Amino acid sequence: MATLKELTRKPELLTGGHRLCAGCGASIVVRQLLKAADTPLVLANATGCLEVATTIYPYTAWRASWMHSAFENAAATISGIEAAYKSLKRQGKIQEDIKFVAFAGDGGTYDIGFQALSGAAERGHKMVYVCYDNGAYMNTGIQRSSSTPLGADTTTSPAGSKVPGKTMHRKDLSAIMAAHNIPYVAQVSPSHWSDAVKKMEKALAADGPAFINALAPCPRGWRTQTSETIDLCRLAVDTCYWPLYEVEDGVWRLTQKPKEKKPLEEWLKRQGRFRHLFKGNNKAILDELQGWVDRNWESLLKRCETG
Ligand SMILES: Cc1ncc(C[n+]2csc(CCOP(=O)(O)OP(=O)(O)O)c2C)c(N)n1
Repeated sequence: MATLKELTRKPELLTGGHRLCAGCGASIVVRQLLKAADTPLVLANATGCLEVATTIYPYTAWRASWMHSAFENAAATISGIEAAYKSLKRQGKIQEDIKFVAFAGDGGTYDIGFQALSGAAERGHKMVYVCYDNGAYMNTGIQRSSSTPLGADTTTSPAGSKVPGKTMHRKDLSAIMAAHNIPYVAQVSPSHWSDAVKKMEKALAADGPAFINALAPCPRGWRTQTSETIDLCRLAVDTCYWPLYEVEDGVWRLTQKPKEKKPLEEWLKRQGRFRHLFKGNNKAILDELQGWVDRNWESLLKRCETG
């Protein structure tokens, strides 16, 4: 893999001047992962913060071929483009090697875009699908998604006297994508840039669909300081809330084992969306959340032992 110095010299495919918030995890994820590309790219981008804030007409912050998809079908868009490319290549009308990448938020991936993603994975398109997971429908006002953690305060799971935040746990989409038996699945965090770039290199080289789930804090939705984004990502890895692993041709491998597994509370306490859990009689939710992280971590360790 290229050194950090070499990576900084590679062109930025998402330039400055876009309107994403300061501290937005999505833009960091995109810039980091696209540094792994050495061939021309065609990108598809589902409706969501990333799309809305980077392409305010008549401007664009993208320096690659880019197509806007509806909220629900980034995977269908990119797989259609990839199929057309394959046909044109077969006919000798294109000689160039081109790679195909889709970006979408967790709402557009875990929920509304899931059937398009599952279908594209099953059909075996050679594409990389990246979910920037900020844990809610941020662009339309912080509504809960199936990626929102238990207990989080969102506008559709508002913490108050009726509900103590979201009442369900989050969906484990990375494991669901691994169950599609595609060549490559990984979880990444922008706090671990070298791990992330290496995984994107593997995803781009895979001979078939690859899925990358990237943690992407949202200061507005998480109620955090803009300067804390990378710290929060590191804590998410160190508390094992967001383990870094990959599933390559069915073999599960942990790519980062925290030296010391930190209590989840250290991560929760820093975010306004969990503030209510530390007041009143919400201790049971904190215990439930910690238990959920512990169970998932143990089962991940087992999967990584056995492959
Ligand atoms: C079919 C459809 N339903 C609803 C919407 C409205 N909508 C646009 S973006 C969005 C939320 C996007 O959430 P997510 O994918 O998590 O991305 P984020 O905004 O967090 O970056 C919604 C509900 C839409 N554009 N299309």
